[in-house]
Amino acid sequence: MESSSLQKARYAYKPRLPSVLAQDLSALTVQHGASTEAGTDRQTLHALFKHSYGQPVVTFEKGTGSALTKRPLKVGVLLSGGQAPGGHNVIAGLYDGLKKSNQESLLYGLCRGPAGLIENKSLLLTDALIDEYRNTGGFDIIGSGRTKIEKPEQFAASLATAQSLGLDAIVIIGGDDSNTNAAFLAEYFLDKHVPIQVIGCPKTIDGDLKNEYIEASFGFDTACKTYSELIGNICRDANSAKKYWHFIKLMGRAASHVTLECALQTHPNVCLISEEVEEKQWSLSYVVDTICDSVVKRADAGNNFGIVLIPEGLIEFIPEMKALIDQLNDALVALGPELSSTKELDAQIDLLRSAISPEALKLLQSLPDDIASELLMDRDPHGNVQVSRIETDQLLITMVGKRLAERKAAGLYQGKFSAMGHFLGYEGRCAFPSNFDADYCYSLGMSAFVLIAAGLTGYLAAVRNLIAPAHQWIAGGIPLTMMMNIERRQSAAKPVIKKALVELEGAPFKSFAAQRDTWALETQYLFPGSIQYFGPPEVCDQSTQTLQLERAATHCL
Ligand code: FBP
Repeated sequence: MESSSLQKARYAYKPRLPSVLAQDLSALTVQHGASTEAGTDRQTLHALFKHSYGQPVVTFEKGTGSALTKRPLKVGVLLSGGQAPGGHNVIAGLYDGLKKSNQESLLYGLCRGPAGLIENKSLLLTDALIDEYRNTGGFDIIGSGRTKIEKPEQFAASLATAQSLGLDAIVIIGGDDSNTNAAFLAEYFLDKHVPIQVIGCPKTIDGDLKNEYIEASFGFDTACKTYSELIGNICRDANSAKKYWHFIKLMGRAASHVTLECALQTHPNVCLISEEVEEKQWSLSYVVDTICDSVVKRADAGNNFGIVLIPEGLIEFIPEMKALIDQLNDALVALGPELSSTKELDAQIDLLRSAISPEALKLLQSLPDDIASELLMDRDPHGNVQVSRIETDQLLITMVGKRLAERKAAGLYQGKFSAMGHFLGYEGRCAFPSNFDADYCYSLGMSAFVLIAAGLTGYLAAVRNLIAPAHQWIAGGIPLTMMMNIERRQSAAKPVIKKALVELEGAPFKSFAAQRDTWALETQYLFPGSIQYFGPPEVCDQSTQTLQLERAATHCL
């Protein structure tokens, strides 16, 4: 297959590792900490994870000897959920770790996500195949999928596949939901007394799989830098043409980390943060007024252009919309196939009359038809609304346009409003990983290998101290059960890994909040430009502002 010049140059890139993983791995020691507890719901979680609850945090340290097995291992790896830059490097790091330890070890790629494990579809990974994908974006080496392993027959089928391939371990590269799956699978194998280990790796561009021990999920760095380049370009276009307001919806599902990071990198005029909308109970009408205020003030200063950033999950955080979505989630379960086989919106609304409250019905009917239909679409396999398919940018453009017309009629606005919607999501999920993500992912893959070779199961590979140079990174593993809590999903209480949302008391939000009033009025755009791979470290190796601000705040405590 033909390769681009950058592709060839990136094949040659040697990812940087924490020094403990760069050395001879047989000299590495796995340090076990004290036993752990989940933050909440401890008794319930302990009862559900009888065998794996409470395991210690482990850290890899330089040592004189090691408990890592040298025997040949057979490992299966799968990519789960949405693509994130760096996934190929996790697989390459795992592969290199296995082969360095024993050339006889084998790595199987389980094709198209968890479905590959359930349906026994695998591919033996070879040197040639791995080399073709080093430091590249995408998940195309083995594909990804969103199948959830939850039914007893799916667990049994996963076991059958693992046994038929003779696997010692399975590595699940995924986000919070997929790693919840990993925790259940690890527990299932322990309960069945089968020696198959399960290790997770923290993936998602959304940036919401993080906590005290997981500083960042991989892919967030590259995706935010890619979107910020594009936003910067649109800012420059807006400032050149001076005639459009651009409403840019950004991926990130529930959490607004991507939007917040892009705002810090580009300085838009308005940036909405879903978590603030929820916390302060802003209505849809208030959100619209917030945008209008900036449009009017800028118009008064002669600037009929601007940039608005919108997190894709916003709609779920506006209190009245959240109440509507919660009721629709329950109704979708209750009405099931009857609703999904009904195609016309009016007929769907008729069916819903008896299933949702009159207030919710009224709100649904007040929305533009496109938005109402989008809210009624099937949920993903994890029960989430498919927010990437809801055109919040268009909804806000329409509502802002109407409100400005009212203000104009009242003599409160003299400007011109011409708006354009954009959605930045899929553009960033398969970009060539930044140097940061290339290094981080390779280190995560290598860490997953060490956890397996140390005989551990039910762990998430963890690499920390990420704002330091890579050789100072700290590698190890965090027990999955420690990150879990009980949440309501698809009308039932379920154990899941806790999603990290934007904290209003956190340093990144505070930094944004301190600057946003100035950005709302003035034109202070920043132009980050495209990701650079070759050149000075301040251009090529900077981590995200979110990570830098969060880590700086932690060090100050
Ligand atoms: P993950 O949580 O699986 O990493 O998915 C991230 C994401 O890109 C979200 O930001 C987005 O809402 C969703 O995937 C889109 O899903 P799909 O790829 O199925 O359209």
